[in-house]
Amino acid sequence: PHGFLQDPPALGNQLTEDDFLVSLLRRLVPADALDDALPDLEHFGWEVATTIKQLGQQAEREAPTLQQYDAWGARTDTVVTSPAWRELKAVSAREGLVAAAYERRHGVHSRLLQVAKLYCFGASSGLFNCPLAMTDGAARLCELLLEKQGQDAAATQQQQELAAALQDAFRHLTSRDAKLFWTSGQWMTERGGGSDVVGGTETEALAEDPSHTAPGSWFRLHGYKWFTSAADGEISMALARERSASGTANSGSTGRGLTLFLVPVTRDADGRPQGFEVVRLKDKLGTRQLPTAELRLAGMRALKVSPAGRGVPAIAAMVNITRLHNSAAAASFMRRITALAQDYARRRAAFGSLLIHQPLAQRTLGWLHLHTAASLALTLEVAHLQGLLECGGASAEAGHMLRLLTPLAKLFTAKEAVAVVSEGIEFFGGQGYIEGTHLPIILRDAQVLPIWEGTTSVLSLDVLRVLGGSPQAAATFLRQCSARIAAASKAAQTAGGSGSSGAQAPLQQACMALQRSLPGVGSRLEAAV
Ligand code: MFK
Ligand code: FAD
Repeated sequence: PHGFLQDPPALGNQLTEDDFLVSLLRRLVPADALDDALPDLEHFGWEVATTIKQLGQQAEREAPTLQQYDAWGARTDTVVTSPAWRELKAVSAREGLVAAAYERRHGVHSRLLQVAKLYCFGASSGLFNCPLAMTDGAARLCELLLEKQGQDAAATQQQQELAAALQDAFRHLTSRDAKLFWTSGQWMTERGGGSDVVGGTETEALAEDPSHTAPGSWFRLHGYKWFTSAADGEISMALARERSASGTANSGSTGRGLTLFLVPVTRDADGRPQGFEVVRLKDKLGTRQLPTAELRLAGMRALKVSPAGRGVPAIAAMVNITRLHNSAAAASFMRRITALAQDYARRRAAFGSLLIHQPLAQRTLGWLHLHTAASLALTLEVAHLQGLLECGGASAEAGHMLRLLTPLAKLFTAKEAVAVVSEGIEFFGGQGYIEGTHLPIILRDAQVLPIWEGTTSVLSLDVLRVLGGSPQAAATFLRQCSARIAAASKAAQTAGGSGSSGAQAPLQQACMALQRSLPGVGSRLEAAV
């Protein structure tokens, strides 16, 4: 064709081109551990910009479908996924995207380095980071439950069966062998409510043998799970209300509460689901790569994992990990649109010069970078604390901060992702709206981040509960905020003095605004505490 043809934006190595990520890693990880981890991250940084990105795009083109019946009319409820989706599962296993957090090759820094890798993966992953989030959460849950159970010589048969099932699940969830690697679902939300999961849950659990109801006993689940992503997973963690054989909900402390179950998702030799039906796959605004199903549980076998009525606090260990993954995914989407916009600014001209040379475009790029950097820094901070906790190196203060920052980071980064990706899309003008550029998918997928794993309002209330319940957490949080903002402000001023770039002016302004408002916030919080 004659006439002008625009160079498309290009994506480089997602580790080496991300100066801010590298600088954060240098600050948070000791040199020997980082030197050991960097070659793998650098290799992966290139893979996610090339082959893995292509798999992710193919997974969206070939969205999952549900084949409910075979040619003879028998119900099979087969979730048909793209070969690319299945390859992304194999890649995830081989790259140790879950395993690395549990192998602990880099001690307390293992979790942080794993999250850094997930951040590189997210925007290329074709949403496979969603099943990974739940798989990681389930692995952490198994690990914690096994630690709690310990080596009890006097363990009952149920306790032994539970330990064996948890060990088996943990081995598969953290495997680097694609043939052994399992993914896990997280079955919480029902039609009556996903935020108030206790109030909204209708699913009931009936003991197979009424004389065996302790953790480690087998139950049958009956109910309807309204949103189950990773419908192709091998196991799931599910909440249900225990009901006694006489038909009444268990009394006392279990009356209102839910119980947590480990559910093997099994099919017979003909592929027919055992004890459940896939009613339909959801038709969604985004996350189209991801098979999110409605499931009818019709006597599905499930192993009781938590004490009766203690399902929510038990599943909290899983949810806290999936929330950390959500923050990594948010930062990843922001970084992707920012990296592409930065590259495009060097290729696209308007009014006689490249966008990169135009002050207002520089300002937008600076804004995108600043917001991305803030979300990444917060996410890695949470990952750092989580790593300390997992390796037994967390002080009480670090524990408080982790409990507080996990929901805070999730709600903040998710909201930021929608705003940043939207602004980033606009940077491409009309092309940002065109499907073949693979830009619109980022906005569609980012929009789910504030909704699942606890909406912004629900997590805000969670943060308030933590602050209200722990004056230490509030005080520590404030002290650390003040110190860091002061340090950031000083750094921004120094940088501003040595010649300003697009990113520094908004950074300085942000620091000044925070410094002005913090004393007010602080005194109000202190008064509340
Ligand atoms: C791409 C990356 C991301 C991929 C995402 C994966 C796909 C998406 C999958 C999903 O969306 S799964 C569904 C997620 N659903 C939620 O996150 C539910 C949102 N709602 C809440 O979080 C509510 O706050 C909650 C259900 C917890 C409220 O229930 P309750 O029973 O009113 O809880 P309450 O009284 O606040 O807490 C009960 C106990 O749990 C307390 O302990 P105690 O009983 O010992 O006092 C709490 O301290 C404890 N708890 C609650 N949340 C906790 C926690 N403990 C630690 N961490 C937490 N986050
Ligand atoms: P509701 O709880 O009905 O909330 C409706 C509105 O009320 C929200 O805006 C909420 O913020 C607000 N609200 C609720 N309580 C309060 C309050 N106290 N104060 C102020 N406002 C409040 N769930 C799973 O269990 N497993 C999955 O695998 C899964 N995958 C999902 C995949 C996708 C693509 C999506 C979109 C959702 C998925 N979910 C999954 C469900 C998700 O976790 C829930 O949708 C979410 O937790 C909200 O629950 P809800 O939809 O019932 O909304």
